[in-house]
Amino acid sequence: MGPRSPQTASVTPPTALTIAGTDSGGGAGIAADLRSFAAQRVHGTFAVTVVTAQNTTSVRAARAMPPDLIGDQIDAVLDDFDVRATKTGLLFTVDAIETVAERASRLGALVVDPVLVRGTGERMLAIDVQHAYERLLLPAATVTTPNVAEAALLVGEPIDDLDAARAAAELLHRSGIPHVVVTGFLDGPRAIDLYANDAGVHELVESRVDTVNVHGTGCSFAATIAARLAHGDEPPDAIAEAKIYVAKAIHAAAKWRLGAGRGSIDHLA
Ligand code: PXL
Repeated sequence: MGPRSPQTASVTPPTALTIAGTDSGGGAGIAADLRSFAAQRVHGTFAVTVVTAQNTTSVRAARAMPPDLIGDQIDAVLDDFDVRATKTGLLFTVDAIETVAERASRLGALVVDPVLVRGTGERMLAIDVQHAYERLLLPAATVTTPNVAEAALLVGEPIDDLDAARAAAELLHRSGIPHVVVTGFLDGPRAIDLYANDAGVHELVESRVDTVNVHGTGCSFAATIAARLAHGDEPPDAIAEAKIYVAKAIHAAAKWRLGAGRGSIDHLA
């Protein structure tokens, strides 16, 4: 924890907001975000964009919330809490993206995790959703955290090697997003994130863990960045801290058996 983290329970924690989907298996989406916020001693508030019926092996159903109900949830939070940072996850529809973008100036530091592809790499959402991200939400972001497959869609080029991942991070930064982290480039025993900001492109390297339990890692990374920003950390520190935190959480849960498929990470490690 950084020097600005409250050290005792009597100090009011800062508030962060996640605008994202639910995962009935408790691994990804809002459940992962709230556990990540709690691990950083941040009060977590949330707006549900889509309800999914899923477990560790598959997504069985997904239904979007009406945009006015998404907006009402966000407004109820913003009208009462001092929201210092917001993370967006699965927004699912153009309407949802518009609803969030209309409120962007009130959300504090905005971390956009542009959920566009499934873990398997295939496109999950229609192209008009991607365009709404590009037109409405990414221009308002302080930080964005596309995985390699999402970054490839956003720059319109395949990412087959580390140089291409680096170039994608740089291009997205030059398009006007102050802090861009292209996550999850796997290079043999290393898991590398490419972080682009005004100072250049940096490699954030961790050793790769042999485990299937990586469900919710992208959500947790972005949520932890938002939590650190809510504490007042500078973005480079928030990003570095989140990378270390998620790596530790993956290591700690590597041998867990939660369900038959891709299990959760250990947010309390
Ligand atoms: O990791 C992307 C993601 C985001 N949000 C929800 C999800 C998933 C992946 O399964 O279920 C709710």
